[in-house]
Amino acid sequence: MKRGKFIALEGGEGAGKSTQARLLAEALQKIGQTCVITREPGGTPGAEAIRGLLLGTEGEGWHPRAEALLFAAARSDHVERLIVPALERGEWVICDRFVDSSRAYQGGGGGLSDAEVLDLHRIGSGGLLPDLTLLIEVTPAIVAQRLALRDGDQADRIGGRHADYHAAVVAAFRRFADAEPHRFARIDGDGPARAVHAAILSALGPLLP
Ligand code: Z5A
Repeated sequence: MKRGKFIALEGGEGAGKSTQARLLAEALQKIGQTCVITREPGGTPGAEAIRGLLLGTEGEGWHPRAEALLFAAARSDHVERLIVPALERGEWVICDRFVDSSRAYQGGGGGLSDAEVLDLHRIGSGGLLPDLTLLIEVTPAIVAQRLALRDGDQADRIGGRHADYHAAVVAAFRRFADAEPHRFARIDGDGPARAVHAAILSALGPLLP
């Protein structure tokens, strides 16, 4: 059985990852590919429970190292129970965020070193990396408009952090993509959803059957 392809979508909050994950899954299904859409933190019952601990706004929140460990624990369960089995069945896995989010948020924004985040990933998830990571980049003013329309003034624990934190996250993603151009495709996310989808299909070209 040919192993499936593992695609991650990354970017700041409101970049359009979930919208693009759905459009990509529809496009793959139309050409006869079986695919699983999933998300992080989450994707399995255990990881969804950890998501509630991480993003809920009750209580004082987590120390940065505890937060990084919780993301790595959720990912470990997700990789072991959902992602690897689906890839081994030959399916596509489309994942809304993966380890580069931990590198950008707990590393770039949260103060852990990149090596520490990658160590946690090696221990928890065998260092698994996507076949391609689509980094969706959107101008901050456009993101702010989209989030205001969608969420009003509601934010989760991480989304509600200061603008400087989110700017550091976006800068970290850009650095990762520049450092590993073979692993990332940078996608301009400013335009209409269908135009962004077309750019994603073109970036995926070499992986498509
Ligand atoms: N986090 C972390 O710190 N460390 C980690 O390791 C991981 C995650 C894995 C998860 O939040 C939080 O956890 C996240 C990072 C942190 N916090 N922050 N910031 P989440 O899963 O609840 O949310 P998110 O991942 O940040 O995504 P999101 O806010 O749901 O946005 P999105 O999926 O990128 O965008 P969307 O839902 O597709 O689109 C947002 C809105 O814009 C929506 O109303 C769409 O209809 C609209 N939209 C989308 N595309 C377009 C275009 N092209 N034009 C116009 N309007 C559009």
